[in-house]
Amino acid sequence: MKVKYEEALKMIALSRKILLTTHTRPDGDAVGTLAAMKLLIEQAKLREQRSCKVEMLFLGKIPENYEFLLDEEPWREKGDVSLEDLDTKRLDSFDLIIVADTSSAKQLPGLFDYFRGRKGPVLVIDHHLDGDEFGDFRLVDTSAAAAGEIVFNLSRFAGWSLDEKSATALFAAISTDCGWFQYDNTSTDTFRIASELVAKGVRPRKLYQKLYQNFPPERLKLLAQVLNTLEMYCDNRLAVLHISNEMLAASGAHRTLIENMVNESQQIGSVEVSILLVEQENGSTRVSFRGRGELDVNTIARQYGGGGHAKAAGATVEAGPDKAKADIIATISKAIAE
Ligand SMILES: [Mn+2]
Repeated sequence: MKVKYEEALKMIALSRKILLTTHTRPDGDAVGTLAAMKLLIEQAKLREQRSCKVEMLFLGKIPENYEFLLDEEPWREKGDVSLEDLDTKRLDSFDLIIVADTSSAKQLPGLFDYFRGRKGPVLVIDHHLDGDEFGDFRLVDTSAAAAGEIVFNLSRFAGWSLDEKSATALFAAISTDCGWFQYDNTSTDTFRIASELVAKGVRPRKLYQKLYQNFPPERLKLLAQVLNTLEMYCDNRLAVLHISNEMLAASGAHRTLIENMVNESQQIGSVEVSILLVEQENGSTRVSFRGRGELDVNTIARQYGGGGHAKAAGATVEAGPDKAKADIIATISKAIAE
């Protein structure tokens, strides 16, 4: 069921205790959108003189470069929780749960099972093409570059005023999801919203530094190893990078520092598809896909039980990196040939 802003706002207005949550491996859009929503809802409730408690739940570690967006310590769970691990009593205590930036059951381990039996409402705010149609109310706009764009539009509709802090959180959400306005999802709306956010006090240069130039040395040590794994296929149209557990250990880098490394091979002019395979602790392989040609990488990722967008997608393959790599290279080679 698709809802308009009005219905989403009604649900928020009726609630006195709201939980904001998002997908595993939270990214900039996930963290920025939740941070902005918390500020905006709290401020709106304050103006209306209604008491309301807004909390955030993250499944998985928040990358360090997004930590500055959060004022207080959120409720955190490991990324791979099951329903049994979750404090369902605590979850039940929220009048409303808002899930932002995903409609995928797989990206909500434990929580998705909880939603099936939950009595209270769940509102989904998302911009992804595919997903499981869960949630009592769905605010979905697949033309939005980021969930943060939908929240911006919601705030406009509601008449909520943005300050420097909430505007910065939304700018971080939007800009990270469109690769600092490089990706195809960057629309005239994206630029217009960005401009309005700058008018609210966002300082893009300062924010860029915090988001992209704020890593510990371990990231560069890992990146140096990753670049050395480069393999080219399909007349240099397909670039493959990989990360093993050994490389992670040798560099001392945390897994959250891997974000965006898949983009490195797009510096090569001929590359149409870039993939990065990351060995997981449990022996499976996480694969990130980036495309900039005709090939829709979402279709490829879906063949492996994952998904995303036409130009950026991901999947987890239940096989070691070598087997996963051979299989995916074969699939993409075939798709490129066609
Ligand atoms: Mn997003």
